[in-house]
Amino acid sequence: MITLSLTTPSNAAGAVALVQLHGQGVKSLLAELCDRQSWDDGCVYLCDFAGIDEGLAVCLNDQWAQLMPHGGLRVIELLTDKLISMNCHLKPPSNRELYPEAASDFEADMLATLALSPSPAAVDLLLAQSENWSRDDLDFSHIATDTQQLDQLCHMPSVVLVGPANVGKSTLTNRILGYAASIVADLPGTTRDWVGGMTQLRGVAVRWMDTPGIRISDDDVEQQAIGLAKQVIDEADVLVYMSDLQNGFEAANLTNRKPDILTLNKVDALTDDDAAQLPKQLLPISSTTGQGLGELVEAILKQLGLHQIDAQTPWAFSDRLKRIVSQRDTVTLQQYMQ
Ligand SMILES: Nc1nc2c(ncn2[C@@H]2O[C@H](COP(=O)(O)OP(=O)(O)OP(=O)(O)O)[C@@H](O)[C@H]2O)c(=O)[nH]1
Ligand SMILES: [Mg+2]
Repeated sequence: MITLSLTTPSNAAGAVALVQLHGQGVKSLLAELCDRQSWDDGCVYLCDFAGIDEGLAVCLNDQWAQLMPHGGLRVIELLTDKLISMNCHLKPPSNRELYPEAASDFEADMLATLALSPSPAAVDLLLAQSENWSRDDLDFSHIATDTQQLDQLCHMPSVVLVGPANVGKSTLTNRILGYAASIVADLPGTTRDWVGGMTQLRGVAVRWMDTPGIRISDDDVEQQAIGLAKQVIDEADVLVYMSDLQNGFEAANLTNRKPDILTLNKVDALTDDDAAQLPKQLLPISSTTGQGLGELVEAILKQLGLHQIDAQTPWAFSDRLKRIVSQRDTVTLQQYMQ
């Protein structure tokens, strides 16, 4: 049986597609498809694929060939049908097929994870994994607790900013995102819908979201927008509550979720003595001067469990590694890494 997998493009048109063929008899299949008898390993030939398209073909060894036709959807459809009619079996590509340069299944899964990771912090960590998992003193019980937090490096956690109207949420959002994503005005109720963007907090990619100020009003549109924001709030990985000197923290009770971090904004208007009197559970910040924002970033990363990412931490970044950890299966780990 020869398996056929399309690695590029995935269900979309592209300049060139890559069709991988694996299995016994790959060379005779190519001989029939391309009407060419001799196939030297590693040599690239310009071929006619059964009158469907012209493209490049290469046999990497007796069981592995790659075809590179044009990537138009119709060409791919016709070629796939033709290969299926020649007894090929269509299956999604494995990471090993997607990353032929990988020396092991472990390395192929690592490269696939790397391609999906939006966080720069994930890069060094993933590249160090081969060494981390080869260590003699590997402690499985320690890995089990660490791994979920590190998975957030691939899935972009959400940080949602809530609080009363006019406290400075949009001002902070624009500063953190580095562009004017949200309208700022000295007018309560300015933000009418939640606004989000991607940003990095010390190398960790997060989705940052600004929400309409929470307040009771008889404006129907505003209440609907607050209602919509509640869903974003409920699903937040980190909920940051902001207030200022005019507003208290009572509105925190209006959300279903308890905030993870309480910030007091506009402390640039306070004297140092007044600032020193603030309750310890409040993080004093200023969205306009940037005061306290470093501490806020650290508090968010701490809440995510990503404030201290040691490159030497083994990370169970694939389902297979997670199974290996849960079963404490060192034999399978060795096979996976070979
Ligand atoms: N002094 C001072 N003023 C600030 C600070 N942050 C925001 N402001 C001002 O506060 C006002 C409201 O800012 P916004 O960012 O629009 O507030 P908001 O919380 O998004 O308001 P809504 O969208 O109505 O909920 C604007 O005039 C800002 O310039 C700060 O750190 N210090
Ligand atoms: Mg706003």
